[in-house]
Amino acid sequence: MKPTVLQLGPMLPLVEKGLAENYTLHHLGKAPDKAKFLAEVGPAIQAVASSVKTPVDAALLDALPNARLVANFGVGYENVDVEHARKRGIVVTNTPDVLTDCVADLAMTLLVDVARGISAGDRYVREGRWLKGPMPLATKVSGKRLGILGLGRIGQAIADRAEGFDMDIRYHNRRQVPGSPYQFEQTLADLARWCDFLVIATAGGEATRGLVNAAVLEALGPEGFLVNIARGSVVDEPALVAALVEKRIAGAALDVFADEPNVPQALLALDNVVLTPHIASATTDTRAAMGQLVLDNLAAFFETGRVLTPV
Ligand code: 8YV
Repeated sequence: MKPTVLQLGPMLPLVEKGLAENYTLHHLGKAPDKAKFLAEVGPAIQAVASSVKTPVDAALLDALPNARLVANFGVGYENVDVEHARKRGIVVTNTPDVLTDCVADLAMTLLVDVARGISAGDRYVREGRWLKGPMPLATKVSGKRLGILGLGRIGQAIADRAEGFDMDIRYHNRRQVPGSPYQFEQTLADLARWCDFLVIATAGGEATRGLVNAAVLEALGPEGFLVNIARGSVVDEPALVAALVEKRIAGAALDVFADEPNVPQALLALDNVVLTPHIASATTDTRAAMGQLVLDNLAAFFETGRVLTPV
């Protein structure tokens, strides 16, 4: 007998194929009456396949009395009520490591872009402005100071890349990272004051909500740039918009926003802001590896009772 899995929303074709082949699959997303659907199939569900975009709250978990695993697509898992899952004896998995390179690649690319005006330069050429005169000078990257908020796997991979740019690196984290060669700053404001570029690489969720606030932006100052490839929730977005509009920081490169896909209107007109649509892990290679890891966690769980990447 195939185990029974609940799929919450649309997933990569690779994942949907693997789920359909190996499990008795139910789609919550396709059910017109979700409460009725859960009342009917809920007790049969043994595992859930979810993604960062689909909430897995206490009410949903309680509608699945026999579920033992939530396999989440994404390194982030703030969509899952992990505490409630733990209380219920439900294991939660995410997709770490396989996306680290791509996310760090984008962080560094965004940093260079906002400092050197790559996207702005592209607009400059396309709009024929070059014909009227050269573009204003930009900011050098190599040898500058990089502050990393969150020295986890992704933060470390960003540091590895920044080493190639001869950057001076420090970080702030919930706790000091044992054995790290980089100087730990006790407060985020201290890090922001010290650095030229502040890169956010910390997890989302309530613990980090609004960490980059008006005071931190003030500390970053008119020569400092902010790069965010983590979660929009980590930044006080109205404070960031005000700091950018009033030129109290030099610029920002943002892959994530408070209310995706809505981007604050005021940012669209600013040339010192680079905006990308949450694409840090969005390569064919990495998304396939993330999808495979969701399938592998499910398979390992049903075959051995153990998972590969518990949160
Ligand atoms: C994806 C992400 O955009 O892994 C994460 O936490 O935010 C991204 O990799 C997301 O998982 C897609 O649903």
